[in-house]
Amino acid sequence: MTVFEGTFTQTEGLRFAIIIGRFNDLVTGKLLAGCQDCLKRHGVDIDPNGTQVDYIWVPGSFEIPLMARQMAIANQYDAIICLGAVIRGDTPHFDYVSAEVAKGIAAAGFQTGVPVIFGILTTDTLQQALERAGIKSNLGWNYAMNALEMATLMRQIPSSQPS
Ligand code: INI
Repeated sequence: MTVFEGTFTQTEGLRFAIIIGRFNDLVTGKLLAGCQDCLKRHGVDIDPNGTQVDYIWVPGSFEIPLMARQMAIANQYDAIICLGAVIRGDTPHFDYVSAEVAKGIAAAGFQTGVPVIFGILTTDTLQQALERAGIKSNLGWNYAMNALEMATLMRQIPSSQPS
């Protein structure tokens, strides 16, 4: 029998799309920086004019699932990384946005067969979000690691290579 597992080293030729919500961009910009730092240190060319990473900015987290699905069906990417920050306010808006984003991102991956990384912070306060976007640790780094692991894993699974 075979054990399949992703690696963090064979990154040549991998292609990623990073979708970023502009809403709370103080946070999402930092998540993106952490994500790029991780990819770069694992040998990925993060230059937007290069061949390995495309960047797509959308208005807010609610728009991320639609774009994730569009990028996935383009069949050009080994993994798609979604970065957003949904921060609880005084209204139920948070609950509607966060629930739809989680379901939508899961559906985009499941329906297309392309790994879609859920890099959406859902926090009660801006302080909590910032702590997870660089003040303490930067979860953008972790999301990039998850993408590397899934991208390299999928390349080992028969019939799952992007064209
Ligand atoms: N979008 C976010 O990414 N984070 C939020 O905290 C947020 N809140 O709280 O409203 C938010 N709203 C915008 C939403 O994602 C859509 O862009 C908007 O509703 C238009 O569809």
